[in-house]
Amino acid sequence: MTRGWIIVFYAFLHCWICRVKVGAHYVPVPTPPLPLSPMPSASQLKFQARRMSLFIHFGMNTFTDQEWGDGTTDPDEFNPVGLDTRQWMRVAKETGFQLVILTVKHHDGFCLWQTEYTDYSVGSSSRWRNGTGDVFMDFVTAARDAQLDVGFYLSPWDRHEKSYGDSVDYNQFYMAQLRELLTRYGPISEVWLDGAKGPNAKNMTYMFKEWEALIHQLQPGANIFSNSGPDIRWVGNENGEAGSTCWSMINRTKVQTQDFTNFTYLTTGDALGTHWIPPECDVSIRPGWFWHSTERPWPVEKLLDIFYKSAGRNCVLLLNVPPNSTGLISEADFRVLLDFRNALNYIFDVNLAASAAVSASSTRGEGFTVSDDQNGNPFSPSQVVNGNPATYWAAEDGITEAILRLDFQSDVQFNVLEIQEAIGLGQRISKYSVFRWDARIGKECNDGEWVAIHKGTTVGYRKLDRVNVVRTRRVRIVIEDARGPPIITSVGLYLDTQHSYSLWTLTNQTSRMAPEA
Ligand code: FUL
Repeated sequence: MTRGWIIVFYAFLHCWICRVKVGAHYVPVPTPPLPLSPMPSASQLKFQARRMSLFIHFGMNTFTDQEWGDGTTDPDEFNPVGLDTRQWMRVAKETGFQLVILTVKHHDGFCLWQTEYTDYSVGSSSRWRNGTGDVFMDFVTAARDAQLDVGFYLSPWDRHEKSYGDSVDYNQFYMAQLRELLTRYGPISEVWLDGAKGPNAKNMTYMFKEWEALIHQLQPGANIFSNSGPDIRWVGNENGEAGSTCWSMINRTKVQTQDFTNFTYLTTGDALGTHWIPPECDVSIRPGWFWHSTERPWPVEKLLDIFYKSAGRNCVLLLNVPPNSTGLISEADFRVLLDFRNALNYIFDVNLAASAAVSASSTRGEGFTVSDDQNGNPFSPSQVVNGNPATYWAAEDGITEAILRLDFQSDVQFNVLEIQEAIGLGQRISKYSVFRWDARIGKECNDGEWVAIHKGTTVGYRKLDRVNVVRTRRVRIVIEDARGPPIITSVGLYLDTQHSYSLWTLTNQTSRMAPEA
């Protein structure tokens, strides 16, 4: 070969490898669909992908058997002799959490860190580490070592602080505390601005706008939780229950931060909402938020039910597990959490839909021949069962009704349906039904009928629907209405045998539930 021919050969080879224009074989790859506003930020996507976070209520109330302290208890009462935040993180890690949020100040005003703005803090507890302890520092250090993200709850309502009620002085005090917490402890992932305020509390204006700006200025990666966001909204109840219709959007002007009247709006969100503010479901593993020697954690069945109604309805579950007065998460809570984690793994580890051949009534990019045929259309229906959250099936532009069909080689048996939208491009689906194929015995293979097994409304990040046990060879998801062309990243079918599982757990658990010392 002459030198010239070698150059030409390599140039063609290079073009072919790079999949750029090679004469007539060049065909453009279909572009991704347009997003539908409002869209989530990077930190909101991260928040949603964690699915569950751990809430830790710990403070003076842990020692006084109270839920709402009045801010007059002597700081010396705070004395967690065996405080071990590493044990908290071991529990969090082993039971599958990635973010832990600590109540650094509850309504009683007692601060768990070394603050310079009040003497009502761990710094004044002469019994605990001679006033040198810093629970938040221990918490953050242990979390970082365990590679867990951290957040804090700083109650705006403060029953100890004298300036509470004075809008200038108290806002200065509150923002000074925020500044300490946001600058001394490294990256903070979530700041929890609780909305509770007792009926007799002094009237005052919280400078929410300025608080938000300060938090985002000092910790750009932090999500701010409050009744109305700006990043995460309260779900409107403390039972761990989102609406079966649950939009990630609300219209912020319809919910004032201190407005407690429009609970349903927070629970369901708003299809026409102008702001992306997904809900978080805060709920406790025990009847109270704080530890009480007389209370026990809920059984695993209840936790699973909460999981389906929160994490299974486009929400993040924020599960509170309160450490005891020794400063440890109780054995009973750890056991239930372990059973809960095992049950979730048991149910969701095997996605039966993974073996399905998937087809759709409409597919973006159909008709395109992608330059490398082996990669196929990036928006093909099979993307919903490939286990990759970065890929999705998309319907064509202008389509708001579509069918996804799953065909199996042999019967599959399931009782949990899972659908996930690619929410990075906005939340879309507003009405859908799921059908199973009922084949008529002894007739042609195609003879049979579609039988509805579920009807739903919104989907969002992750929708889980529990149905009666189904045995079938075909499943059809009919999207009946959507705000724009449907985009689905994942479809799952699971068999939740937790009924027998939980009976097993209950029998084994009773022996472990000895009263706490
Ligand atoms: C409420 C508070 O009053 C409770 O004590 C608890 O902290 C809960 C998470 O928020 O508003």
